[in-house]
Amino acid sequence: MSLIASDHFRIVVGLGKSGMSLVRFLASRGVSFAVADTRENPPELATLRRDYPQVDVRCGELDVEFLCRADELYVSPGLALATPALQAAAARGVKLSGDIELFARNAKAPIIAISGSNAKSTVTTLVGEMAAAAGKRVAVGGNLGTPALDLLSDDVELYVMELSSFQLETTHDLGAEVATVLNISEDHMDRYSGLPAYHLAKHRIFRGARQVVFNRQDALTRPLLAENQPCWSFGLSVPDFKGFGLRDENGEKYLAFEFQNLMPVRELKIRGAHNQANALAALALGHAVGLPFDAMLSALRIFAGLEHRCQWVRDLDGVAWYNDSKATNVGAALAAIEGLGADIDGKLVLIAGGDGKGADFKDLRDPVAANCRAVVLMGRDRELIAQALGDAVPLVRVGSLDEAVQQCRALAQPGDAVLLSPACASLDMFKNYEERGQLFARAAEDLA
Ligand code: N04
Repeated sequence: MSLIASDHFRIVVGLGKSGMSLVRFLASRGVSFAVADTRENPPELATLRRDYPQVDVRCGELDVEFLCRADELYVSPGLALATPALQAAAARGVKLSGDIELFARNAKAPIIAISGSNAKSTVTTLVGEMAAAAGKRVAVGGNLGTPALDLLSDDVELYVMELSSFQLETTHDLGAEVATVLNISEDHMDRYSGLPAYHLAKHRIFRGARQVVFNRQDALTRPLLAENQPCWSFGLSVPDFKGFGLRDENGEKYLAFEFQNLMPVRELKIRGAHNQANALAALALGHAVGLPFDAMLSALRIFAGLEHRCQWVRDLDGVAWYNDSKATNVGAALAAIEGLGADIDGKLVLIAGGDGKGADFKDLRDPVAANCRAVVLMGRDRELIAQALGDAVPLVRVGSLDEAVQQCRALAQPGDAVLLSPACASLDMFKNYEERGQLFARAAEDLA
């Protein structure tokens, strides 16, 4: 292979949403590229063939010789970097990157970068709302909503980016103005050798960051700091210098910065201790880029939470129904069980189960025992959850979400809440967690 043939030729590997954004970006810049996908019929193939008929597309098993024609591969977050063909290409000198790396190279405005096992969409959305309230031309996206490259514009003054561990694995120098890992708990153990490998991927978010924000209550979120690197913290404890936290005054709990109260917690629409932590994280990130407190606090007062994130669906016969389909790991389900459990008079009837991605469900046992009347189990890994829960509460196995909703109606008593918070991915039964949440909400709304 001649050097000239491999010079400035790229391959987009994986044709999903971000793969298409790469295609649009590379085509608009006149970069020569091809596309590969391990699937025979990737979801965006028809769109690609229609809009870019001249682009060479290879579907099915990856061909190492083909990949080695490129000097750089942009690998989809849906494809493991450990895939042998990718590793073979890397061993032959091909650089493995992703859409976020390309985004970072081309972004001309400061980047707020947000990762974590949970709450990253909530905090990303909140910071975006805060920046908009402060009158900034802000672009919000990445792992949520619009793919990063589609946000690039000379008009943007601030980028607020949600980044997943898979996106960070292919990002080498993000260079964020401020970066954070909100929390770390087990997720995606089907793609990582263990928590250390997952942690290492998440911490790539700090590469080249000018400032950092960490969670005082989660030591795994603390990066190594350069000397004099500005560093802010958040947590539910009383804050110190450079810290955001909670302070009590005259029996009222306040969001606070250092020694100054900012706003009573009761003015937040989002409930639960974890949401107070989310508000504090967003304040820390916004403050790091100079957003004024008055604008940030007015955004906090308005924000009512995300769809599928502990979202109230309806009340029926004294029972409230909540859709937390976005809880695709144990940590997220724990936050909902403990947060909502503390907020209601009665008990929870929990719907859990799906694709557990290799998780250990034992941390669910005690909070479920303390907060739940019963657990309705569905999906591929329901027996793993059943084993972890033991005899903590009555367990009911079902074969479908509709059946789960029927069972919950029969089990719940006035004052209780029904909570779909599966602690699992949905892909064994649904297109994605959004579809799972919509079908749950519809089934609950249809109950007479
Ligand atoms: O919605 C749910 O229920 C949970 C989804 C999770 O638990 O977070 N998602 C993922 O783990 C996940 C999903 C991780 C990374 C990417 C995606 C999105 C996107 C692009 C390509 C994608 C998959 C692919 C697959 S590309 C290729 N061959 C759950 C493939 C590719 O198979 O999904 O070349």
